[in-house]
Amino acid sequence: MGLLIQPSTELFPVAETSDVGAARRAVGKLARTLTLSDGDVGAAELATAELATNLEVHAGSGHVLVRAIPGRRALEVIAVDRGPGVGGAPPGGGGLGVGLEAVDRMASTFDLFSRRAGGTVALARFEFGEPPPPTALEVGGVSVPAAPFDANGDGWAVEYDEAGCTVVVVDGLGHGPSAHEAAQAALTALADTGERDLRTWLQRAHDAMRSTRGGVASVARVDLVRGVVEFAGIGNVSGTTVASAERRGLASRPGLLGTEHRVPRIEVVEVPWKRGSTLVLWSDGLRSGVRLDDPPDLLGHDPAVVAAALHRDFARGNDDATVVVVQERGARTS
Ligand SMILES: [Mn+2]
Repeated sequence: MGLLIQPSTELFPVAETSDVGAARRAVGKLARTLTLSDGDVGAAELATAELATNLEVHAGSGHVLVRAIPGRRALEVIAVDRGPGVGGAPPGGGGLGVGLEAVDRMASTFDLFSRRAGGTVALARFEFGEPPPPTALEVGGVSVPAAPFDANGDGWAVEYDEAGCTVVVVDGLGHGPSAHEAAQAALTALADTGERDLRTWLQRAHDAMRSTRGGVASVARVDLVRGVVEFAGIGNVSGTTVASAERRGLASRPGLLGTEHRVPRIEVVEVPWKRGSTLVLWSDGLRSGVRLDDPPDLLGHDPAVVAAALHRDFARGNDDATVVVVQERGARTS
């Protein structure tokens, strides 16, 4: 599939009934670019309206995250709130309420993470047509530009290979259109290289960003065959693995890409990857102190749900914010 450069996540705040329409219309517009079926478009719109209405009615307010998933005809809608939480019954268990049960039926994937007093994250993923064969690793992410910009100064991408995948997160200096240009220059330069050496990834990003204002980046490769995660970073895109409640920070080198003639010194670190491990990368649009063990059952959820919850709980709100989560399919642990 090559490098899959991920689109920016659209965030729609929902505080009153009239906000529901904006999220529904955005999903309808996106769905129409992915499928010709009026029925599929209608289902995605209806599910979005239901999720957004739920935010307003049950939580008072929240936001809806929307993105297309590259490499397949699919989109994701995630409703996020800090409300009182939903019943606690599993989907189909009768305690969800009619609205969420309908969303569960309409979506290809539905996942709900809800805590009493801690808020709710509800994911509905829609596949239009036959999805590609499942990859051994599941990757979810949220990347939201700082208001008031539409252009996202952060960017991220995934490349799957026969042994796992490589994930890169780039943060262009500052925010707005020039930061966006820097981040996209780096990602575009990484497309179709087939490269496995993480030093080369960062070297290419550096070279590509020299004609821009520059930025920072981290890249991580999960290799299921060797049972390791390799990581290399320049600047403050953070990385961590969690396995059986054991957390290991992945060390970046200080510096900037694209601003000096020479690339800063790159070091590749390697930590073990076990079945049930989680890898998380995040940009400095999240404040320090990101916690992955609280709530304790968060990591048992879809990677997109994990990313949306971490974004909700840790985004500073004044910078582009990106969280990417990698887990092994069928091996999620709580
Ligand atoms: Mn930043």
